[in-house]
This record gives sequence, C-alpha cells and structure tokens, in this order.
Amino acid sequence: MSVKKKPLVVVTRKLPDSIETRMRELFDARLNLDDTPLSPEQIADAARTADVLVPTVTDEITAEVINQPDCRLRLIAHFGNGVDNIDVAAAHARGITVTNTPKVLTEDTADMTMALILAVPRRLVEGASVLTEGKPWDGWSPTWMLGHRVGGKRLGIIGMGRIGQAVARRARAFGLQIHYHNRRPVAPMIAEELGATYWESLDQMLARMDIISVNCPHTPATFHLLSARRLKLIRKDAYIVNTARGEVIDEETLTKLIENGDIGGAGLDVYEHEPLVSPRLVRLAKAGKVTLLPHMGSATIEGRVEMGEKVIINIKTFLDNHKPPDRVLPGML
Ligand code: 8YV
Repeated sequence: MSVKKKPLVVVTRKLPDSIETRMRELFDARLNLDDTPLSPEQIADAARTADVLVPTVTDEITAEVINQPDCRLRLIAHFGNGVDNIDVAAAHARGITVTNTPKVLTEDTADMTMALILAVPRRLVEGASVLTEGKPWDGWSPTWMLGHRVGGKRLGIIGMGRIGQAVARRARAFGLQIHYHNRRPVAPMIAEELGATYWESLDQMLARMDIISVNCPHTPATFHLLSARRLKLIRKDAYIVNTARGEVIDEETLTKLIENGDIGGAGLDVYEHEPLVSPRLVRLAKAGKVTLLPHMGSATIEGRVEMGEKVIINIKTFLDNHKPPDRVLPGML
C-alpha cells in the first residue's frame, strides 16, 4: 500500500511555537526556526518546491516568482491581513489561491493607533525619555512638558473598514469627534453609533481635521493617497497617525512639512521603505515632533496565535478541497 505524502508547506518566518507544532502535525511543514528572512532566490525556490507558501509582510511574492514555469504553489496562505506584498492578480491568473488573516488583528491594531493618537500630543515618549536617558528633571513645574488635550478634537479616519471603525470606537470614548473618508459611507446604524461624519471629498476632510489616522489598505489606488498636494491641505497644528502602510503617504513630503513646521507632527508605525526609517524622521523623533514605532501595530502574542490558527484553517480547508474562509480575490483590492 502506498503511503500518501503530506503536502509541503513552507513557512517563511518563525511563528509562535504552538502554531509551528500544529503545522508539523498536519503538514510536511518546513519551518524557519532562526527567523532569518528569505532572500528573493529562496522565495523563488520555495515557490518551485512547496505546495503551500506561508509568507509574511516581509516577503515579496511577485509575478516573477508566481510565473516561473515550474512554480508548484497551489496556495499562498498569507500570515497577515494586508496583501500588498503579493501579486494577487498574477496568482489568480495562474490558478493559485491566496488567503489572508483578517479580523484577528483589528482590535490590537486599533489599540496601537489609539496609543499613537495619544502619544504625539501628550509627548509620551519625550517625557518617558527624560527619566530613562539621564536628562535632568528638577521636579514638577506648571509650564513644563505641556502637550495638547485630545478630548474635543476632530479625528479624520481615512478608511472606515474594520480597523477604522475600531479606532473610531476607541477615539469616541476619549471625547474625539469622528470624521471619515471612505469609498462608501458606513451603514447608518454604525454612523449613528460612532457619531461619525462622512466626507466624500478627502481634500475637504483633510483641511478641517486636528488629527488624521490612516487606516486603509495599500493598493494601487491608495499609493500616495496622501500626496504632496493633499499633505499641503493639512492644518499647521494637525498631526497624522499611520498604522496601515507607509506607501499610503508621500513620506518625503510629510517629513519636509513637519521639518518646516507646516504640519504639527506624526505618529508612525509603518514606513514607505520599510524596514528603512529615514534619519530625518529619527531626528524629528529626537526633537519630539514625531513618535516612531517599528511596525508593531498587531504585535501581541494572542494576535499572532490567532493569525496562525487562521492560516492553519485556510490551509486545511484548501487541502480538503473546500473553499478556504479567507480567500483574497483580485476584485476585492
Ligand atoms: C502584520 C500587518 O503583523 O497584517 C498586516 O497587514 O500590517 C501586520 O500587522 C504583518 O503584516 C504580518 O505579515
């Protein structure tokens, strides 16, 4: 009797132990225990040998990788929500299914967005560094380390999907007025719950907000959505928070406008040329104008385990010849 071979699943980065163990039980899983990112050649090689690839945001799954004549992949089970690192159209054209891990990172990402919304005006990192970096602190003073109140300000959310709405819920509890720009208005019940004002014109919204939060995915349509022209519409004392993707903002222009005092500041978790962070942004952070985080919006152990569980469900249902729950189709982007 011939023994059925388990499908080869290549996982590009180190995942939580419980997820890796379950993957080994279910599949012929090739793990990356030391977490060294794969080179483009190694990714191309994985596509030629594996039935299923489990990439993350740090892997570029290009049309070139997908269109190799001997590409063996049947499923790309992405460990992540955003799929801008995968050429979904090329995969689809080649009959390769793509899945992602939506919903499980919504609340964690919204928490981190709220943390940045608070951190910038309340000078959180600057204040903390006084104590940790040996700077002098002579004690409390009524006029020292003053920031700006968050309550009562207007927050303009760009992209009112799951994460945008979760940010709005939190922000409302902090007394912010919720405004948003989206392809379509949200359902009336949600708009009422959030007390949210819809702007079909992003330009109009940008010019009126105190705080702007980017919560839309990066797609060809949203690349540099905050272009140089649009960034110049933003008020001098306003600031921008981005926990979505760096590519949505023209980072060079944003940096220049903050340096020149034409935009108040920014709280950034993502960068246009990640993992490169421009030294000019780092200088602005040291000057207390911006708060920078290293792409950790969804970085909770609970979230990573749930992402891994979603990846396993997507692979298992696919291999059992069912439609995986989190399929990504080109038309969705
Ligand atoms: C993930 C993210 O950690 O899922 C996303 O879209 O931006 C991150 O929070 C990362 O993408 C994992 O691949």
